[in-house]
Amino acid sequence: MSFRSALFVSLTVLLAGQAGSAQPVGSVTPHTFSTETSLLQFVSTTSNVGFDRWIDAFKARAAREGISQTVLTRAFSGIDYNESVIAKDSNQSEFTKQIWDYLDSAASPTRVKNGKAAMRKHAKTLDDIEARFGVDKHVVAAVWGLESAYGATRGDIPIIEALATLAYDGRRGRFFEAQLIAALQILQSGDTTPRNMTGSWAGAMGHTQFIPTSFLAFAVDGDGDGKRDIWSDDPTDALASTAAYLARHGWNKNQPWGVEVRLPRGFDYSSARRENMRAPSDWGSTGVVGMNGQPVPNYGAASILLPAGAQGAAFMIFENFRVIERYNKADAYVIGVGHLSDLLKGGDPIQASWPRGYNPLSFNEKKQMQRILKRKGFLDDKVDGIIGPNSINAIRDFQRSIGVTPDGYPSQTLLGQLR
Ligand SMILES: [Ca+2]
Repeated sequence: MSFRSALFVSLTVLLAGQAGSAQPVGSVTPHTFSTETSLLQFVSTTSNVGFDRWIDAFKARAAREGISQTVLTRAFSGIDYNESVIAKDSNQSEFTKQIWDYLDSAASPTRVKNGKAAMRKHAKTLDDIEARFGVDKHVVAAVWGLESAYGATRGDIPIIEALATLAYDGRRGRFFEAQLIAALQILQSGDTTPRNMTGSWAGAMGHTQFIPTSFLAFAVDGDGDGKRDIWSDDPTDALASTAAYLARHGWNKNQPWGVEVRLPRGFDYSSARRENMRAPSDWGSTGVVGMNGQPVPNYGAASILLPAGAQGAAFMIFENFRVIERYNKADAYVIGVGHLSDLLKGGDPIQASWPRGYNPLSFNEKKQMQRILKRKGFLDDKVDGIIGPNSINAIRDFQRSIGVTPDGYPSQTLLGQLR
């Protein structure tokens, strides 16, 4: 996934139940098809002929990448152009969901209850993984809970067929062809069989939804049977692979992902920037304290994250936040994993109340906001409807200029003030 606004996140993939895959597969913009049946039939027939021709050419390319004829023959036996994969790819519409709505689902009572049950059932496995990789087992379990509801929704689409269809389809064809080659390398390594290699339509596989290239780079054999089997009902290899992935990206076992904090009256909102990393004691000297009123322990350098601006919860986040981001860059996802892990551990729910009922800016309203900020001389950047750091800083400068709290939050109130 490319850049995500710190304030809003596009959670299409998450909402579709696919969650983010390790090494995210990227956001997708819809394209349109004619709804005329006759045309669709024509397209379908044409696609199949073209698809078969494409597979022949692809096989030659795969062979040059070292994939054996035996693997190619087995992998592509019975493979058809999969219309449903293209339909899913096409129907994905980007929309925004508020952080509180996302967290309601990500850390719902059901997901917490099922997570505690799954952790009890696999207690020894998770303890072993925590000891071996030095990654908090609650965080591993939380990733599992968000990626596949603890293994319940691993995806049953044949991966070679899905990736071949997406590679042939052309849009992001290069990305999916690379994934297809990686999937064939996995088959060639003997970790699984074409029949067992299933997953979500965009290529994310198993309990914790690894895409093939991530599998090749990070998957491990957790139970020591010589195969890295992230697809089986037994989650051991998948959970070990997730721990390995987080460990390789620098997980610090002596540090939380983040903690909810209380901000002092008169807090300098412009200091709540990701790059402004300070020791918890430094934050404490400005009056930022934990929800118990005590300074946050010195876990390491931290920044302040305000996922809903001045209203709603504030978090002090540490380097481990960035490690979880390697799974999926959306702030809501990372907070979702972190918060779910806290609840699995018996920690407290988020205490601040969110500005529920808030009416977010549409894409066009965001562009309109940027245009006005630009016209008023606050923004020197392109008008693209994406609220990045420059837009947030421009909003803050504007807010300061009219004497309101400079939280950098692109609300309807702000748009009204600009107009
Ligand atoms: Ca294994």
